[in-house]
Amino acid sequence: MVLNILIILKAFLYTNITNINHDNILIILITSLITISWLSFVNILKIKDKTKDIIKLIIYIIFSLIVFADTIYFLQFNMLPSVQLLSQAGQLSDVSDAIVSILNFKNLLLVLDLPLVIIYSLKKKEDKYKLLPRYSLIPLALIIAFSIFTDKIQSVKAQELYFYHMTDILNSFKDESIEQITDKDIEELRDRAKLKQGKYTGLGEGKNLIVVQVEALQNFVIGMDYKGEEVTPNLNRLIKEKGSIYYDRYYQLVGRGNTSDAEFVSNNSLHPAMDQPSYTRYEQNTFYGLPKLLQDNNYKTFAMHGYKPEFWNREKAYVNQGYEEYLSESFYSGREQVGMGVSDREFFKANVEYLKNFKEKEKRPFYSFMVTLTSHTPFKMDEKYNVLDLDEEYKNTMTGDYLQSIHYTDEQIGFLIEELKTAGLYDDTIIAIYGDHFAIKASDQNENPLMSKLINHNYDYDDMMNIPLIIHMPNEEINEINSNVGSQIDFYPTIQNIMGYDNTKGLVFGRDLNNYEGENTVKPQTYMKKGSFIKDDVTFEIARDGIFDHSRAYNIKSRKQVNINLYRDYYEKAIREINIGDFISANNLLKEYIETGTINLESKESIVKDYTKWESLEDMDEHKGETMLLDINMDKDFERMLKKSRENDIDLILSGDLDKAIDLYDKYELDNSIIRITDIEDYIVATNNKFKRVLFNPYEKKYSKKDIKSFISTYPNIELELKEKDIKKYKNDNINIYKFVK
Ligand code: GP9
Ligand code: MN
Repeated sequence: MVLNILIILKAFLYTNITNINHDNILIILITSLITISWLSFVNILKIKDKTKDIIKLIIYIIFSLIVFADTIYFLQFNMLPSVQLLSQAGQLSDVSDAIVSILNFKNLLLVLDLPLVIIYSLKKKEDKYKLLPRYSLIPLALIIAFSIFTDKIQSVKAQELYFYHMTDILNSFKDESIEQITDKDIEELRDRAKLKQGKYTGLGEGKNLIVVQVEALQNFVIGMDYKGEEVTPNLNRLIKEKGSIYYDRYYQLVGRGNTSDAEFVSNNSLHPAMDQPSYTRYEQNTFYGLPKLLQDNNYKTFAMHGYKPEFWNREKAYVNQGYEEYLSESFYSGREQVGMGVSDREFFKANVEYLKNFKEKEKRPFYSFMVTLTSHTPFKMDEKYNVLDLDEEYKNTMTGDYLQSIHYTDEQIGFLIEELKTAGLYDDTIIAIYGDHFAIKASDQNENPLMSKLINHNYDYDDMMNIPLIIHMPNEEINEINSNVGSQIDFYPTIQNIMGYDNTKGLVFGRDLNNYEGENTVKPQTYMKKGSFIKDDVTFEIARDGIFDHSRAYNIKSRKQVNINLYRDYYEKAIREINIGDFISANNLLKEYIETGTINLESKESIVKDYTKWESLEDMDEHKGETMLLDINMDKDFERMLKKSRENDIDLILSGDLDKAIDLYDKYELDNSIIRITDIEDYIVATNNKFKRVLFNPYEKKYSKKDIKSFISTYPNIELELKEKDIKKYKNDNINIYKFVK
């Protein structure tokens, strides 16, 4: 009984902490009744009472831990975790500070009872937990039926723990959603990549490029006065200088890989992956991003970041990104450490020395991509660096610490510029500076009031995602504040136009912020769910349950709600564009585009054919012109069968012992026959022995989809034997698929 009550309480707490605002009662009911049903189910098993208690206890512990993990993840990311993220669990310790900062008494309640419950349950004599012993499955069945037959299902699927995780797990086995991508879509993306003459085109040609991606630099600090003191005096000065453009309606666009996704999106102008960090998901893909483009134009390319090289899979992913050299943690060892690693000051100092050295040896320009570290959450630094005079209410708050930390980093950016001048690099270098992502979460109930006070309105998601972008071109007469709406996906085409190099090889999803015509929108997928967007005057946030009618839209200036129905079109377009991006990246189609200049969409379709099993000679007359599978281990007169198959123009699939098949091949010149293998290793043997067509059945040895995909993309002339349910997974692999029909 006690456990049952605790379960209901925890289900309630979960909906309460994570702010579920539609169908709460139904969700609490489903979560608790399903969990209670497990316990009751244990009760009807015919096992010892003690064993029952232990099993129930384990179920309860697992339930509590899952609810807890989901809640914490939700508080951090404003969405529930995907099962695919388990592969990233190793990186948890590195962000443990961020997690600790989320913990409070309320969410710890989800696990605090565990020690007590364990002691209580081990001590108690008789079973006190019985509830609904026999009829346990009836409420469960009712709930499921109710949910399936009402339109509540989408809301429940998106928010209720069991439904969410089941749907997520099922989806992880499914292939990427296949968007109806057309030649016209490809044309449009190709067009965005082209160099078009316009404002500032080519001002950076031949110059060095330094891009500084600043950890957690939000836009609200720019130009801000805190008690008469500028928070970012150096950035403010840079913005006012000749040669600078400041983009104040610029937004983050990261997926699950935070800093690294900001790098990925900015340098490639592609949408981030959502099931894993992009550098992991697309590690092997071919790209034509900013480093590659500049490399093709005689630039040397560097990535510089003072953290562990394996973090976010950078070390492996950078190879295909096009960085020729990667300076990571060990390069900065022995230098001053602040927060997560090398201090920004020492980082910039070492980088400028290194670049100066490079220029002394080589004449060609460089592209240096620098990713800073010091202003990482939780923004703790040695007391001597906390120089801003904070009001009492901001002291020892995350917001207060952030102001200190970003003030420090701003000073180091000033230092970087001075160092570049001293090294004689400044005049010949374009500098771009932007934030990787937010510092303070809008959903943080402690910090939100502090943030709202700083920005003079209720701190919301669009404020949180707003980051600055500053591009500085020394010695140019220009100075501009550009308020076109854009996000990190627009960085590459924007800087490309300034650098003046035509991108004839790749495709980009972003736009040149200095020259685009028409309307641009920001299409986030994290913090605000896919389908949400920010446009010039409006932010639209799709409801957490994914239902359009539950969504909200508000005017950016007045902060007042506006009618969501005006924005369905934008919402649909946002989803479509992201799906096209996912389709291209998930299938590594940029590779084909870069190599051939086009993506042949038609050729992606696999051909599905049937085959039948050959039982008797007479069968053949009924299956003229078809494909039949022949078991060569059966002791039949092969010669007669072969003759008959040739008369009937039948393609033969030879199944059975490989050596025997090879003997038969030698004896009868089975040029047109297909050899069926169930072991990938047999492929080489079969093709070395002249078989030209190989039919691979992946089921017997239980190959994973990943193995199969890599096998068919590596070797030629493979055909796949698949069960009906798996065919769609290979629909776009341009392969012959056989399925057995009786
Ligand atoms: C470490 C740093 C982590 O390499 O990039 O930043 P995060 O992704 O946690 O913001
Ligand atoms: Mn970061």
